[in-house]
Amino acid sequence: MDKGRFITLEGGEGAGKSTLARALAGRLGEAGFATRTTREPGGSPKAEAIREMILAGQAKDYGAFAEALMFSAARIDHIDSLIRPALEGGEWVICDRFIDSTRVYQGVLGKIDPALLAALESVTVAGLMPDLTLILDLDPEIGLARAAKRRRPGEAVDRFEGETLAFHRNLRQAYRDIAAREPRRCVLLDATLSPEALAEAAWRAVGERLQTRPEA
Ligand code: Z5A
Repeated sequence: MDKGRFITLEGGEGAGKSTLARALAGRLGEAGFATRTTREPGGSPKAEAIREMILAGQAKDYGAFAEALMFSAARIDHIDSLIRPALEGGEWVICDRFIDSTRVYQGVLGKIDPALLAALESVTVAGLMPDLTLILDLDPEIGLARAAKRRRPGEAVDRFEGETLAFHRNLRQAYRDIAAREPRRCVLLDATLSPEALAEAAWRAVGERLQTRPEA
């Protein structure tokens, strides 16, 4: 059986990653590909337990490197129990956030030494890199407004939503820098597009970068 493909979605808060993940999975399914959507932090029961701790802010006081270690612990379990077996079984895996989130949130914004973070990434993913990363580029004021609109009355903001606008602006720039540095893996998409137009742009990128049609 052919190995599957690994697609990751990245971007700031409220950029539309989860919405796009569902749409892309639908398009791939219609094209006949077995597809699985998942997310980080989380995606497996043990990683979901770590997600709850991180998003509740329980690791914040220990600093950015401790948070990076927790995201990495969750990622190792997610890769071992879900991502790698699915890819080896021929599925296409669409993951809402992956290594670039650690690079941006903990690395750039948390000011972790890049060499240290690269070493941590290398032992965490053990050779598994995304075949394609779609980075949803959006003015953070729009993304945060979308996230606020979605919040239920009385619901608290999470560990990262509560950061300043300057933090979210730096985050957008850090993602753009990754897209510029790694053009073979990454495609920057305009996330101001409607959900339908964004899904169409993403589908085009997937078709151009990965084999979505049987060889002639
Ligand atoms: N984090 C980290 O620090 N380090 C790591 O290594 C990892 C993660 C893996 C996870 O939060 C947090 O963990 C994240 C980074 C950090 N923090 N932040 N911020 P999460 O999973 O709870 O949140 P998120 O990843 O940011 O996702 P989100 O807020 O759910 O946003 P989204 O998935 O990008 O958007 P959405 O749910 O698809 O859409 C949001 C709203 O906008 C919704 O009402 C939609 O109907 C609407 N929407 C969606 N698309 C559109 C378009 N195209 N136009 C207009 N409106 C739209």
